[in-house]
Amino acid sequence: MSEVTAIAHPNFALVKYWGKADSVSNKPAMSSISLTIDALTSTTNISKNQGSSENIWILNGEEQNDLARINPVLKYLNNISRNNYGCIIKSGNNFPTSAGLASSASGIASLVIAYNQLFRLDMSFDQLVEASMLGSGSAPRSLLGGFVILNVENELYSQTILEPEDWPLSIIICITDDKEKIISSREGMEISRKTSPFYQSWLDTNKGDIQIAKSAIAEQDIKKLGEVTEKNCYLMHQVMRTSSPQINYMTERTNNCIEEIKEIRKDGIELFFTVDAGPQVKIVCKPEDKELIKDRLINKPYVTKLVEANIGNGARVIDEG
Ligand code: 2P0
Repeated sequence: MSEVTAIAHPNFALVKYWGKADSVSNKPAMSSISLTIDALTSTTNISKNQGSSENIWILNGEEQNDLARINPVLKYLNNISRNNYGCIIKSGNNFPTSAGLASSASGIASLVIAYNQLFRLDMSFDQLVEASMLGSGSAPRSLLGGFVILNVENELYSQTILEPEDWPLSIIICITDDKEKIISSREGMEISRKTSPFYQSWLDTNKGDIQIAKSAIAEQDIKKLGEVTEKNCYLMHQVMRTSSPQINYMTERTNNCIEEIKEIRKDGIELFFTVDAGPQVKIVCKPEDKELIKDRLINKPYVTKLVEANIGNGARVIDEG
């Protein structure tokens, strides 16, 4: 086999990770629960760089000079494959990169799955989790579909807690600004861990939020899941804002969008939102309410684009030859 192509979808956390336990393994300091998003896709094609030890990474058509994000992943994988040569990695996203849409999670997950197949490694799922975590702390969640937990308490594992078809909610992503973020999540998390006075309480609330979210998902209770998701999101952004230097991913456009979502909720529609390390607002709602919600947001000056999605599947190989 000379090349393999794999895809993975980004994921959005409902209970979020912001802060690392260990910067070598890149292990998150807290557990998280996410949704895999089917309409957004990262595609990675990988082949061997015959006769050369150099790794080449082309992202969205541009050769990257800095391979720091993928080097630890390749090192881990090369140790298993005993490959001494380099790889040619071509990755692309069908959505804005580094704009708070979790492109690193899906990019890394698709890379690990493609490599595993190219070298026929038959890696265990735990190894796939470890390898992808080295590239992005949220990448192990993109290995799987549906509602996914990445557990770090006592034992490290990534697991689907509910399949996409078991609770087919709709997702609407409000793009308010698709420019690349100024502070990467990686830098931002370290700043927050070291400086935010709220970091400890953020850590302390994680176990409780995970339990509430798990039970809301098991009961398919959108109100309960929405309450814990929004509370968790606000606390993460408070940790960011109280960091030194201050980190502010939410803009006025983000806040305007949230205000309108709250108005829609006041009108009796069940929906909730979350915001990650970027200004976009992600809405989760029932499929039957999707059109009405889109109509309320489509012409707003603070919304550049709406992207509709469903809950997606895990990372997978799509082509080999
Ligand atoms: C999350 N985020 O749980 C949180 C919420 C962003 C805000 O995980 O340093 O790209 O590569 O592990 O995984 C984004 O961080 O960071 C992230 P690294 P990653 O989804």
